[in-house]
Amino acid sequence: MDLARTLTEQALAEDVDPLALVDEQMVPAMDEMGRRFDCSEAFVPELLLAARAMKGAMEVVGPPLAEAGREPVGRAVVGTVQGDLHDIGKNLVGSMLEGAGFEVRDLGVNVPPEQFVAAVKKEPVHIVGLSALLTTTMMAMKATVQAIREADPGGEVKVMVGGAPITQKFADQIGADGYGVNAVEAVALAREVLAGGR
Ligand code: B1M
Repeated sequence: MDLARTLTEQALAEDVDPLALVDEQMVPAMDEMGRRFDCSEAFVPELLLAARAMKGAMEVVGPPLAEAGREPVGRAVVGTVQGDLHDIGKNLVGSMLEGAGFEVRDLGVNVPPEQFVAAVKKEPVHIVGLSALLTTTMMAMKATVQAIREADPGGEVKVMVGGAPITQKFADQIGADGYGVNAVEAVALAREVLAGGR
């Protein structure tokens, strides 16, 4: 974690673009860990180490990513759905939304549908972003979208979804307003939603 932090600080000091650092170095490195895990070249302890390194690097790269935005352009709530503890992608989406000027409330991981509902009832929210990394938690995403729809029959709150097993088809099936394949698309989608395009 410390080494990842130091290397990230060095890269930023050398004027490497923070978004390029995330997209071209950090995310591919995590994909490589996934590939190794898939073919039993890496195991859960190695994944945890990689995740800690990513977290350390994100702590360094997050503020410069967020600096790109200034006045809040909208309010978003993000979280990883119930049963799912993966938070790196969700954190990235949150940081990028902040970078795009959104005020972001992060509910964390393993978030039950009722907690998302409580968050949208507590204060006006434009967008709820749901993340799921496990095929087994995709149904929790569906239940969360349903719960938000029931709590907001007028459709004021837009729901966008993402995560490795999620597809546009699945997003349509569960009635989400949008799907982002990555954090950059998630931001473009959030902007579109805010502009009334969805
Ligand atoms: Co897990 N894990 N994991 N894991 N893990 C995967 C997801 C897996 C694909 C690995 C594999 O088998 N190849 C596999 C899932 C298989 C499946 O469901 N079909 C898996 C498994 C099986 C498990 C456990 C069950 C393992 C076990 O215990 N036996 C267990 C489950 C725990 C749980 O959640 N209940 C588990 C645990 C873990 C760790 C804790 C060790 C660790 C997570 C640490 C953490 O997040 N703090 C971990 C990790 C690191 C991974 C991999 C290697 C990397 C995930 C990651 O962070 N990627 C992953 C394999 C892989 O994905 N290559 C794997 C980097 C991140 C930037 O990408 O999250 O995809 P990602 O986010 C992307 C996009 O998906 C998108 O934008 C992001 C940026 O581009 N996106 C959104 C994400 N959310 C979005 C929301 C949006 C829009 C876009 O709108 C709101």
